[in-house]
Amino acid sequence: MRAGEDTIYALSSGQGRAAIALVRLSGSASAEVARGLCGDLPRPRRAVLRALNDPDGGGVIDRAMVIWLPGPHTFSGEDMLELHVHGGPAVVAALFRALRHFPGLRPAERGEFTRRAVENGRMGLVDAEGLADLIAADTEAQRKQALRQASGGLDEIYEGWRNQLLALLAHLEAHIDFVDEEGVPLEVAADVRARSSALAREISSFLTDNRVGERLREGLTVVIAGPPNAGKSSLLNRLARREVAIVSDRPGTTRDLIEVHLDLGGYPVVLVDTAGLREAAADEIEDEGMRRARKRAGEAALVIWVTSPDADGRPEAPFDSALLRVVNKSDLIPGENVLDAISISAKTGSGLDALVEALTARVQALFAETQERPLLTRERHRVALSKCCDHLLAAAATPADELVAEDLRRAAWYLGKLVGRIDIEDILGQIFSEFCIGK
Ligand SMILES: Nc1nc2c(ncn2[C@@H]2O[C@H](COP(=O)(O)OP(=O)(O)OP(=O)(O)O)[C@@H](O)[C@H]2O)c(=O)[nH]1
Ligand SMILES: [Mg+2]
Repeated sequence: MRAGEDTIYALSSGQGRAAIALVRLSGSASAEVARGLCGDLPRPRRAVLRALNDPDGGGVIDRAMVIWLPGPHTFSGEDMLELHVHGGPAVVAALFRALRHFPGLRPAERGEFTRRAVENGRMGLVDAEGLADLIAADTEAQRKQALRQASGGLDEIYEGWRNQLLALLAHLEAHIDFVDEEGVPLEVAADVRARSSALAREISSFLTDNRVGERLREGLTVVIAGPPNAGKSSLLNRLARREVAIVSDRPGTTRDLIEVHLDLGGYPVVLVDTAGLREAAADEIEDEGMRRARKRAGEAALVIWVTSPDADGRPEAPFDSALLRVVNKSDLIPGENVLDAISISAKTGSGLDALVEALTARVQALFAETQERPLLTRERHRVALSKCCDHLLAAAATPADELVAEDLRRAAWYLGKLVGRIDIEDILGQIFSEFCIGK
């Protein structure tokens, strides 16, 4: 536990009126606050009913369930106090006023309880990110992935790689520093190089996951594109079940990108409506709209390419993203079925179930890998792992033994940064534990 820090407090349950509100404290003044409010320090880790008294003589604030949690075996690693009061805004306000009377107390900053948990070694950095994602999760698939990460699934993988790397480095350094002037024996050097490139292969296979994890965190982008007036905005409104985009019979109505967030079979999707694509734009605003539409569609995981019988012919998509072809306005030409497209009417709603079904299947296929293993969900992880990989490959390729060690050290540094533990002591610790130097 780190001394000299403020004791922090916060409303940990949601804002607004509720049956119960949970106010949490963390820090060395927690015991003092418990005594001040309740008159005594309750037994550790027991829920007890107490009248909370205003230390300034204002009488009873509320009757509350109080839990006193002495550190270090707590969420934050510090002494903690939980006050479950009645969830009226005035109760919480009165309690906060009372808390301000205790010295060394201040309101917590964002994520500060978890930050202290990480600083006190109660939780890894990667686990903490998972916890943040769990609280932010909107869909089932996001919840599952975040829980896997918060429960240590990802951290375990990274730590495993880091330990392999530190062992490799220890192995090499012991030979460089302590054997003889001739340097590292040939077979040791060859072994270290082979193991470096094997580890690089393992990490890069983890990296080439099609960004499924990041998509799961941020949502998979599905773009609706097609010629003007095909009914793209009408389709967006149908799928979103509200009037998000303006619909009109004038071609070139939509200019900006319009985004809505959907939950498709448990997977998060960002659905984007775009300006209709045609040869000649009416003005430079429409032109800019079309440029944005092409760019976004070109980057999308999937494009719903919408045409209609009243559009000019059946234009082809001017980008090579994966397509789901849709012909809209089936009500105009009843009975017509287009071979490789789903026929719908955004006006009557016919064919929409089939479209949602096909869309869900495509989205599920794009997320197919998510069931088994934890995924890479953040750019921060991707960058650190690619750097690590680069140095491992460099280590495997360089002819000079000293440089191999340097590259391995850099590779380990990136993994250390990733899991929030960069410490040269670790490498020394490994050396001494593995090789019994100094005997
Ligand atoms: N009959 C019929 N009309 C439709 C259908 N879907 C849309 N429309 C009409 O087609 C016109 C164009 O619809 P929008 O949804 O604005 O078309 P858009 O593709 O977004 O057009 P831009 O934004 O200009 O590219 C409107 O008058 C809609 O009411 C449909 O299924 N059947
Ligand atoms: Mg539109």
